[in-house]
Amino acid sequence: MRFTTIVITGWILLNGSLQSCNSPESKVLKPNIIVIMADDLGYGDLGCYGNQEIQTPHLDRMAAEGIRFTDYHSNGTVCSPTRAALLTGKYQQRTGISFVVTVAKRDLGLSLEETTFAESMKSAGYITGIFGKWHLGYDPRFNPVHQGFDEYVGFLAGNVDYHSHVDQAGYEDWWRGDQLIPEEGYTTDIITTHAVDFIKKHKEKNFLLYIPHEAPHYPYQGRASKADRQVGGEPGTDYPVRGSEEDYQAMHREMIEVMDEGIGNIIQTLKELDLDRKTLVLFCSDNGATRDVGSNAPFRDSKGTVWEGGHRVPAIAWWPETIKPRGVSHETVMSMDLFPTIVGVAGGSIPEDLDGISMKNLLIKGESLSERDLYWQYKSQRAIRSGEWKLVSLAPEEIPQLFNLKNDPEEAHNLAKTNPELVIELTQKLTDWEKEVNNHIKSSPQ
Ligand SMILES: [Ca+2]
Repeated sequence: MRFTTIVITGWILLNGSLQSCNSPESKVLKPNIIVIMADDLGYGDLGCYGNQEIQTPHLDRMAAEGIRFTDYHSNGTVCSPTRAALLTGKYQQRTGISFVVTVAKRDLGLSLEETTFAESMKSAGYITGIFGKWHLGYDPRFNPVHQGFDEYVGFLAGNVDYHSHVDQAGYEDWWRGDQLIPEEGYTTDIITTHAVDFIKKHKEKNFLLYIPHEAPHYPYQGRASKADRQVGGEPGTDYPVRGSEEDYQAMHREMIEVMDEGIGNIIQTLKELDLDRKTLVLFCSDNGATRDVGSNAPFRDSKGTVWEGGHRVPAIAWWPETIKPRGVSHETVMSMDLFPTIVGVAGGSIPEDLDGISMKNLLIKGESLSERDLYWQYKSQRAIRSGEWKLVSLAPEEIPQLFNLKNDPEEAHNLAKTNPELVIELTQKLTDWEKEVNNHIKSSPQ
């Protein structure tokens, strides 16, 4: 018995030393993972992306200590589609969630047949938690606790009143697991509190923490704003859907700054518990800023469009001692890449049918990703990115437009006429892709 014990211990030591000596990847074998996603945060809304008005010192510091992405894209141009892609690692069209799940579609949600990154991380031995916005199904049967998350506190709708937590249609919407349990407080602060508690509670274990913030999505409300929405109220009659504050811009700024403060609390908690070097934190947005408020500078247009302003958004990766500081990555990445990245970093099993690819070696070793074409589709709008080229088709009956993003990131100069062969090639690829992903749509998500 003693011999066996020695051998096993020796193997573990040897294996451990091999990992740390031969692998330049990381000294941490199973890091904690935290994914923080802002809602409707535009490319130009953070200090580290050039914003002069909004103060985001904590995200700016994370960018300075880690990697800031200049070519990260949300899969969707609106909320639910991006979340479906993020959770499944696939083009959202394959899951049937290519549209916004509204309160009128209460019988729809992300199919339980889909494998989420939370389920893969659970299989890899992680405790999983989500605090914040779900937006992948209203019915309790679609609740995150049925999609691989051990713990959930938050709201199911696209947005809630930041104080009363009533959704846009007048329904109470604050959940603990699949139970409707009201809680007092400003949404962003409650989300942060639960996230910090989760980290403290599970500090001895490996955890996956997904924090989909509501900020800075409307209603535009700060900490001192009054609650506008009441249960049973009629939107537009009993309350303005975007909130009663007149200065949207000031509220928007505060909403981002409160989120940044909360992210600072999370980073501070990791440091106090000596978990910072053992935790990969990924930050991103779910789509571009709206036309109401926010900045997608320097990109064209906004949320809900396949122009760059609709889907090129901020993204930051932070992991002290494993990710080198002051990195700026120009690699083209998408929401669906996070699933294989985090499961790969955690040493879990990555499903074979994903569209996303792992950024693990990009984050840790600075390696480039393999070349690939990327696609967007929302309602009648479609786009394909192929290297430095982007083809935009706003409607089937319209002639597609072609842009060279390297020379023209603002998509201001349509080069379709001078590159007719490329237009035909990319249009064909787009048509083939659309046909392929729509073949997978389930007739009735459940
Ligand atoms: Ca959104």
